[in-house]
Amino acid sequence: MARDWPELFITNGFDPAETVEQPERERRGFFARLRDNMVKTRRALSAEVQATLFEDLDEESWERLEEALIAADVGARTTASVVERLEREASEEGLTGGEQLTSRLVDLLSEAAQPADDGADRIDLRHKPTVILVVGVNGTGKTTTIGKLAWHLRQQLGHSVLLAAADTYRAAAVEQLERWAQRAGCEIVTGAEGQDPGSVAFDAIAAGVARGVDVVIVDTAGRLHTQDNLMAELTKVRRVIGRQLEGAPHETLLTVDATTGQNGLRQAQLFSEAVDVTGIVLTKLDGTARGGIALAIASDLSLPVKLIGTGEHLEDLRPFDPPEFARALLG
Ligand SMILES: Nc1nc2c(ncn2[C@@H]2O[C@H](COP(=O)(O)OP(=O)(O)OP(=O)(O)O)[C@@H](O)[C@H]2O)c(=O)[nH]1
Ligand SMILES: [Mg+2]
Repeated sequence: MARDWPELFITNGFDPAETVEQPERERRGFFARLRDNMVKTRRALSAEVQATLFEDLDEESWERLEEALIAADVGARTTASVVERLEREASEEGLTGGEQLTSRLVDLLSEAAQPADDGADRIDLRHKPTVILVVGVNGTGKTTTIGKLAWHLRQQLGHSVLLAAADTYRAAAVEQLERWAQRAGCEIVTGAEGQDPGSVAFDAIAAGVARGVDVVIVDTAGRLHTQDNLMAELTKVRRVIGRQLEGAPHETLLTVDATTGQNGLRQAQLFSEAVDVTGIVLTKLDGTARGGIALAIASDLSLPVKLIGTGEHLEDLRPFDPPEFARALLG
């Protein structure tokens, strides 16, 4: 399970978990920031948890708790099974007291969000270069996530990164990625406006191989999962990447805007059919009171949530850690 950057990445040669041990102080700082950024969901949820688990429990309390979790977008199925279990444990095992019940609720929610296969939520960086393709609906945070990820790869692992500006629809998209390349301190390969996006990705990977970089991250234009022609174009970009480097892309990340709620599940389905998505990046969790969507997506999809975006700054990207996340929401 990915808890922190060193645990998210699988690397060759050295074990970053040993070399870049994160100080406890820093870890607590990140958690505090996550909590702060998730304030909207936490406020909405904690009022209801206070009003239910900390009062005399009756049928109505459990219903009210269910409603609160569903309102936070935790999802009907996950909510039903988690609340049912909590209720059972409360009566059978004599679990009492608001604090004890809340702590158990945190455990149950984070359990529901664990990936089915151990380690399925990690990112393998053992290929040289590792090619990461980033796809998603317009404005969901692809370019921003790429900038943050590139920065963390350099910062945490000292990896060299090259960005491919394969969103060639708008000149502004290339400029935006150029700014991120500068902030993250990495290289970038761009094409001309309107150039075939596959050819830009193709050239960037060739440059990545020639220059011996560790990771190539390919930005793509946003598109609706329902636009068949644009989804077909994405399939082609992916194919071209594989032609340039066998086995690539090694990772295909789909950005999902947390504020779009349950529609994200549908996006994940259709993008997966087009490009074989390997992980979800859930963005803009800071802007919603329905941050429970992370738990719903993690438990309802067979795809792991690998990263979460909780703001617009470089640091506001984190490996998704269900226990930490559930605690940030409720603890
Ligand atoms: N609050 C918040 N804003 C975010 C987050 N991630 C991205 N954004 C903002 O969302 C907006 C769109 O982000 P982009 O990275 O440009 O999204 P995109 O998917 O590349 O967009 P297109 O290329 O147009 O499809 C920008 O204003 C970002 O600053 C996040 O985690 N939290
Ligand atoms: Mg973009």
